[in-house]
Amino acid sequence: MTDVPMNTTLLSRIRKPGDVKALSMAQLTTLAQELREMIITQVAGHGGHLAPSLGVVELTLALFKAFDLEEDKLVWDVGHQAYAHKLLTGRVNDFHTLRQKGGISGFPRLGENPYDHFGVGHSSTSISAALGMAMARDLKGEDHDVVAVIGDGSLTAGLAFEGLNQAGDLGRKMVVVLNDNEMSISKNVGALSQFLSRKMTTPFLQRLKSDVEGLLGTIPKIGDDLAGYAKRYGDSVKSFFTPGILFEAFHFTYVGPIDGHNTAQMVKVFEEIRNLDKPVLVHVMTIKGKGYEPAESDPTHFHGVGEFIPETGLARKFSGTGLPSYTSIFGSTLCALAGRDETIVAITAAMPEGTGTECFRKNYPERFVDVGICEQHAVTFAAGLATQGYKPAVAIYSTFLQRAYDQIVHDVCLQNLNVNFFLDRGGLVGEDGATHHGAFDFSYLRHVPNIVVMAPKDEAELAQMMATAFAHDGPCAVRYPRGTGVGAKVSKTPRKLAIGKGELMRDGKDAVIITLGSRVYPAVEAAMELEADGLDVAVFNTRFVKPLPRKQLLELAARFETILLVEENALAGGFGSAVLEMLTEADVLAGRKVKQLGIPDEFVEHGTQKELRAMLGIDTAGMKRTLLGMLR
Ligand SMILES: Cc1ncc(C[n+]2csc(CCOP(=O)(O)OP(=O)(O)O)c2C)c(N)n1
Repeated sequence: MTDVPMNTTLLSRIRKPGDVKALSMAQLTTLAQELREMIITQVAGHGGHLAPSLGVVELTLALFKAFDLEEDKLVWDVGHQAYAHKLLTGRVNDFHTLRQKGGISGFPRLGENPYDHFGVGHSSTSISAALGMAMARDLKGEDHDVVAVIGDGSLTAGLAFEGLNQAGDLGRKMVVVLNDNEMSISKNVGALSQFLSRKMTTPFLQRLKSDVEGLLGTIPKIGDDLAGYAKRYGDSVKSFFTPGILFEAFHFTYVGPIDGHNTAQMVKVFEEIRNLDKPVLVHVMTIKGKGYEPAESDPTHFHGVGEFIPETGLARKFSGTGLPSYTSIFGSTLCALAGRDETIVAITAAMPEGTGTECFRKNYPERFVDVGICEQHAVTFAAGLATQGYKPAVAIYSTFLQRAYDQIVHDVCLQNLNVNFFLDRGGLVGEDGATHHGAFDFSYLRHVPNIVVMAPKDEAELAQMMATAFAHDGPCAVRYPRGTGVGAKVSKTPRKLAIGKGELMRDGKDAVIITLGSRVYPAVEAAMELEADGLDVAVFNTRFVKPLPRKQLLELAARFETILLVEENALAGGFGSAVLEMLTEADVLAGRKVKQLGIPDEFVEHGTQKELRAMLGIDTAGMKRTLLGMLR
């Protein structure tokens, strides 16, 4: 384990925001350097969100210097950029535990620290949350500031605009800092992004201003008045052509764009706007990965990164299995299927690399869409495509698809449209923790009429399920885990599966484990290891959560007295409860011993996937333990 250097001078003396406030500008420059070193050392040793955090070091310092964070509330959007915030709020000594089991979280979270005012991990929540805090402040008769910091990527979400819209209408005192680095994880997309990034040079603006004034002056009578108006409000011409016009339409006072690496300038601006009793938006331009060359030149790779050698930025060690990830199998299979079916369209919500759709983008750019961080829009947009005979593949991580629940129900399933959902990161994701686990997808999908829900046991089955989904007329969802499979050979022309039919992985006579997805092979291993205890355990892979393989499950319930149901999903409303509902309704459980393993009714914290699966008893050892308890 690489330890974070503790000999840092200024940083080791910072315990709370007030300590930063007391520093001079020169000291803040030194502190920025120390923060960067510590963040790079920590992430190099254990992985994490590097480029976003490096990009806001000066911005964080300026906020801590200009505002009074003992009273004022600072709300980070997504929270993946808050490492400097963590280090400046008394967590220097815990920083080496970042994202590890029992250690501090990779995101701000309520309860971890008094200066984390809002828990986060999903994007675009900061403006709404900050507005709620501003209203609460006013109701309580307090007068502190509330500051939301949101990235240009996160600003693409409808939720952010819902917040802006309300904030402008209410007119309450609050500050929104737009951290504009022109990047989401990949290059930011959309008309808004193009609008924000229009480069306005001073000579260009001056020429524009005098041209407009000249033009207005040539219009007789009214023209003179208009020209006078334009002169009096000289800035209005400028604001007409800069991002200010957008935010001013939302009744925000717009300031910017300003250099997000010039601490002194930012402090000055923040100190001035603190006195305004209305919503203000400060547009700050930053460089993602600032101060670390490898991250500046490849901010997408260093957005969230594994262990690397700090001197070079190269991956430190090969920690994987050498097998391709589920993500890459999904990506290559999607490309192969799309080569044979021109109606397949790929949709990602700001995550072409993360979802494996990069290859589709390269091969079929006209059928590829990155909608930005807009999961709700992605689903309804896909529904629209499906009404016209296309087969959209909506590739969104399980946790982020939670945002689009109503769109899945109302726009897709209710109309029985041919939209296919591919949910990467189904189950426990590991170090990103509670905000990112795909713990609920079986539950939030399986009760919606018309949808087919499946989970593959390995890479080959993933490809088969994809083929099944595209061949099926109606909505389908395939959820698969983070990481690699078992090395199963993937066919270039995967066969379709029979919908609602499972497979007996192994027969037995003492008990049966009924499971699917990532838990199938650990269940087979458990059964093999139990042979040493003289137990003969069957394993059944249902493949489908919906429709369940009813006939096969009834046969198993008739044959086995001991039944263990295992899933990597919330037990509440998940796979096991679906099986139990069916078996109870069929009245076949009399005299049967049944147990369920899965995610209990609580949020699971961060840790490695291995640690978390062991903690919940859904790994091989846990299944063995439970079965031994049931059978003895
Ligand atoms: C609802 C939701 N969808 C997707 C993500 C994954 N995600 C994390 S950060 C990020 C990009 C954010 O871009 P921006 O707000 O500009 O911040 P930057 O990383 O550029 O600092 C994305 C897409 C998320 N956290 N939440």
